Amino acid sequence: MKGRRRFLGHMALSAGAMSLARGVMAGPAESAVVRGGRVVSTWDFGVGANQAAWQRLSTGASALDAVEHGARWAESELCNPTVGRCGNPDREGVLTLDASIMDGDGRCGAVAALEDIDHPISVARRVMEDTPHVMLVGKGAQQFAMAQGFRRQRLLTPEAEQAWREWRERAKYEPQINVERNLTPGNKENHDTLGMLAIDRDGRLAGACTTSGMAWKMHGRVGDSPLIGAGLYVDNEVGAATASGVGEEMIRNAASFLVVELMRQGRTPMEACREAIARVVRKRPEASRSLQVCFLAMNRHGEVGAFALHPGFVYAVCDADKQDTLRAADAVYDGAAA
Ligand code: SD4
Repeated sequence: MKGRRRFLGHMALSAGAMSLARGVMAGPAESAVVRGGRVVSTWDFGVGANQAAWQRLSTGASALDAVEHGARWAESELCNPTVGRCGNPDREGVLTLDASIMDGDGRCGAVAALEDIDHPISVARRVMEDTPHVMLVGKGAQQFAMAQGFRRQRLLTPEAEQAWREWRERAKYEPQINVERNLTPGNKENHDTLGMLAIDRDGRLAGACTTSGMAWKMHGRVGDSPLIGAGLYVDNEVGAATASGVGEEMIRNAASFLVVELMRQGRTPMEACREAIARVVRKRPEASRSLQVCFLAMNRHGEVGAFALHPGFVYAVCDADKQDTLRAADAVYDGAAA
């Protein structure tokens, strides 16, 4: 059938037993307002980031404090080639970091193409709280960070530099991200933004998104993660959404905003993410065959849903009941454009 999409899989996995297994999509999202709060994050390392956030959330901190804390964990403790200080550089060998943070009351801040500062999420929060602006980029963002007391330091790790040198040998620019068939040892790490959404015990929402962006990107390229509405959007009246995958597709569709607006129209988080994926495919069916796009959403009741264009996307959920739940949310597109 023309335009038909086959959506597969939604299952809970324990962190230890994580695999890319898929099953039949679960029915309605969990019901009931979460008591004591909940935090959700993209990818398997979301488990660790959630636990860091949960330390705050469980002691009564705001959702905003919790997501900043969780994102800081990913930026410094994780040492992942796509987030924070261990990130892979761009094609010129320069590591640039992007981050955004948003409170459910509409306040937000972001930094893009930030160099040599190891906590972009906290700089983004300072932009939100200490400037009349929403976003600072490049040198200006770095100057602002230093004026705020952040230390300038060389972040590029020897491993990331070596990976860049090897990439340069091949000099093949293929921004394919985490599509299952591409998960070979050579390219499996070219993905993995941390997108985190939280609801606190008072029902306030917040979100954070932090990344080194696509490995080997053009110097100056900015993805969706620091763009409010593309990589992250939060509204206390409705819910929150974040994204991972090829940022250009999220930007084209104002995708996180779209997911929140679909929830405002009555969709569940899962339905909203699924519809946003369908929108991405409809816009660029050819590109959609090889690029990964993943959405994670939580509504104001703490119900969670996620969808990805291709298999491979996992996300982590943490609340008072369980701190290490990992779930797969897969969608497979198998038809022409609608
Ligand atoms: C970007 N969305 O810079 C990020 C990269 C990413 O999983 O999420 N990778 O386009």
